[in-house]
Amino acid sequence: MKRRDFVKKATLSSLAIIIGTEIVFGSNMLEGYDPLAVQDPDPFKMFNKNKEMIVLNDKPWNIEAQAHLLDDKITPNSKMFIRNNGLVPEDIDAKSWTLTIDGESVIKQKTYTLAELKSKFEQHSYQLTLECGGNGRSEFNPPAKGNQWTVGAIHCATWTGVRLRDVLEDAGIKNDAVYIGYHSTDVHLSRNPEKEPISRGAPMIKSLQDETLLAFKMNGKDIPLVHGYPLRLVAGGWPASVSGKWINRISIRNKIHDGTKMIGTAYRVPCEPVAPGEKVKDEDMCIIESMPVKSLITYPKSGATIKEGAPLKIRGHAWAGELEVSKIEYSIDFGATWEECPIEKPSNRLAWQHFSATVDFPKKGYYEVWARATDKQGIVQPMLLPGWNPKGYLNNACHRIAVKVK
Ligand SMILES: Nc1nc2c(c(=O)[nH]1)N[C@H]1C(S)=C(S)[C@@H](COP(=O)(O)O)O[C@H]1N2
Ligand SMILES: [Mo]
Repeated sequence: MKRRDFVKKATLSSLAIIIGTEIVFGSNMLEGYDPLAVQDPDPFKMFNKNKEMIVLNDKPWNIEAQAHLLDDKITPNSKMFIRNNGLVPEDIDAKSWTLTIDGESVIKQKTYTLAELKSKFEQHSYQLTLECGGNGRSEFNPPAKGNQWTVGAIHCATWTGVRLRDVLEDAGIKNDAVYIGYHSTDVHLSRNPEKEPISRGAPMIKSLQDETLLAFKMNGKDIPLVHGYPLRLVAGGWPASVSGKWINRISIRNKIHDGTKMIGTAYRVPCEPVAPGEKVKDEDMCIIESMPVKSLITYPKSGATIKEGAPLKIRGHAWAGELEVSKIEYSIDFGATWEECPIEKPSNRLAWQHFSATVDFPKKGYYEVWARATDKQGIVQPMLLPGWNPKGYLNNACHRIAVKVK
């Protein structure tokens, strides 16, 4: 979009959100005038992000964290990755926002205002791990197209809202329901209003879980605009693409939802392993559901130098989609031996779990500290890349940091 159209379309209040503060004499601006701050937007200011976040794309905005930024137990907004498939919606008015429940398998189509959702249904809060299906994509070979996420497309924030289940049941779910599909108000990159940037969903079993929320708060405050204000679906442990932002419609489907990015290679992987670079037929691709077991060392930052004889405290998080993580180990000898370290219970189902350890190094020199998690079913993270797939999803290889002992 041209900046000019953008300013014309945006009201002073949405300009204020973009710039991060009120334009004091904004009402004097000439029609079609572009404030300088909008001509060259600063994503860090615009989205309130930490300066060490990494911008992978500005059209649409895609911004990732670095491992050491994710050290908090609950990720603050400033360190949450942004993944947009289209343009952030403008001029959102929460007062007039509605959510419609429709579809082949709804008993009675219903529309709720935000205020109705908040007053009619019980509210719940959960810490939910949301990881982009493409997190780790940058390591695949042959390379996969798309944002080259390294390790930072993951966050675990506290989300507050009402249960999707309660709302779907209020409208009524027919016996033949198999899936839900969300619809949102973000704008397709082409600006064609007929096209949706993304419209995904989840099977009924995931949609009806206690922790699957229609959220209106993140970390106790209104959800930041770029993360889905004023209403967002959150489905922890599944590819974060299931967690639709800016949603205004949910369809209860009598078949697998067939919205944008549900078909072809999008958020799908070969049902059976394939050789790197192999062409895979659509019908041999399966929709990604629960994310695989994974972990991240968030302290210290890779490249740390420590004194000989001083033990190093490391810490991080581990998660395993729908499952709990049962074990975390670290290695300082490239995986020849592993040492188990304590891992905390999740604060609720689908929240990531924290680990810490004190590491001793035998002598001066260069080391790598590797972490490896095992889920409740005994599945262990691979040390290097897992199975290649056309779009580079589900890279749950072990994370490691470099440490020098001097
Ligand atoms: N409406 C809408 N919802 C969306 C997206 C989007 O582009 N539009 N991106 C999805 C993808 S692919 C991911 S990984 C997460 C990212 O959530 P975040 O930007 O809050 O971190 O939102 C999901 N929900
Ligand atoms: Mo994603």
